[in-house]
Amino acid sequence: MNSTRVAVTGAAGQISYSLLFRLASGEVFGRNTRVHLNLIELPVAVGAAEGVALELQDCAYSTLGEVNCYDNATQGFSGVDWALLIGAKPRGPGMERSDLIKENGAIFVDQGRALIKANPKVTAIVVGNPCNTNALIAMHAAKDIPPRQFTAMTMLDENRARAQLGQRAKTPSDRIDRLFIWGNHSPTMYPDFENAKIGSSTLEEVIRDRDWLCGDFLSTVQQRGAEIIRARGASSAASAASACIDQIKFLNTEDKCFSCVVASDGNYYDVPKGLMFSFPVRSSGKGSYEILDDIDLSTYAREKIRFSVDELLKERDLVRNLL
Ligand code: NAX
Repeated sequence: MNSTRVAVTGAAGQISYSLLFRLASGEVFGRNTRVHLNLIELPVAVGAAEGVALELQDCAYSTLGEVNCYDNATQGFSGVDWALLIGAKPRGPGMERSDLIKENGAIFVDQGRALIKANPKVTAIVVGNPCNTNALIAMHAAKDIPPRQFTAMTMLDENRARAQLGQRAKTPSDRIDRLFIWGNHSPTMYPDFENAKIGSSTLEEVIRDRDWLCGDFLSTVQQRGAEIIRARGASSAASAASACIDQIKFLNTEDKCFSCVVASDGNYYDVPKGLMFSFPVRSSGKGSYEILDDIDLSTYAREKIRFSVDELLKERDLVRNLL
C-alpha cells in the first residue's frame, strides 16, 4: 500500500469538517493509498480538532492512517506531501478587504516558513482568503520550495460557473469543456464562457443569449460567495471542500484541464511575473501542471482579465513588506 501525508490548517473549521472525511475515505487518493492526516489549529481550537480526529477514527476507514493534531504549523507540516492552507481569519464587522489582507498576511508568512519542514516536493493549496495573495505571501516565505509547488483555489468558482451554464443549456455540467476562471478569487474573476464548448459546439452556439452570459451569468458567478453568506449566514463550506477535493484529484490526473491559481512567470497572457493568478492549467499528474498556452482571448475577455490583474497588483502592494 502507498501512503501520503496531508496537513490541513483550520482543521476545526467548517470547510475542514466537510473535507477531512472525504480525504480519509479513499475517494481522493484511491483505495491503495493510506492517508495520514496532520490537523493544524490555533491553540484555542486544537481541542475541537481533536474531536474531529475522534470522529475520523469512528468512521473506520481502511485507508486512514495516523491522525495527529498540532497547535503550530512547524510541527504540523513536518514531512507532509500535501499542505492545505485553509485556516485564516474571517473578515470581521466593518473590516475592509485591505485590513483582512494585512492581518492574514502575517499568518501566511509563518506558514510559508514552516513549510520548510514538509517533503521538498510538497504541493500547497491555499484556500484561506484572500487566497491568491495569501499564496503569494506563503510562496515568498517558503524560500526553498519552488514557486510552482504553490497553488490557490478557484475550482469553486469554476464549479459555480459550470453549474450555472449546465442548468441554462440543460446539459450535465461535465459536458462543458474548456471553461476556465481567470484572475483573482474575488468579484473581479472572469469566467471565460467564450472559449467553452459543449460537445463539438461552442457554448455560445448552444446558449444563444450573450446578454445573459455577459450580464446575469457573470454577476451570479462573481457574487455567489456573497449570495451564500446572505442566505446561509455563513460562507460556503461543503462546496468549497468539494472544490478542494476536485483540485487535488485533478492535480493527480494527467491531462486534466482545470482552473487553478498558480505563479505567473510573465510569459502568458500579459499577466505580470510573480502574481498568483488563476489560469487554465493542464495537469501533468503527481501534483504538477502546465499553463495552457493556446487560449484565444477576445478584446472583451482581455479587458475583464485586466481588472483582475490590477486588483492583484494593488493587493501585492498592500503586502509588499511581507514579500
Ligand atoms: P471557519 O472560520 O469555520 O474555520 C477557520 C478555522 O481556521 C478556525 O477553526 C480557526 O481557528 C482556524 N485558524 C485561523 N487561523 C489559523 C492559523 N493561523 N493556523 C491554523 N488554523 C487557523 O472558516 P471556513 O468556513 O472553514 O473558511 C476558511 C477559509 O476559507 C476562510 O478564509 C474563507 O474565507 C475561505 N474560503 C475560500 C474559498 C475559496 O474558494 N478559495 C471559498 C470558501 C471560503 O470563503
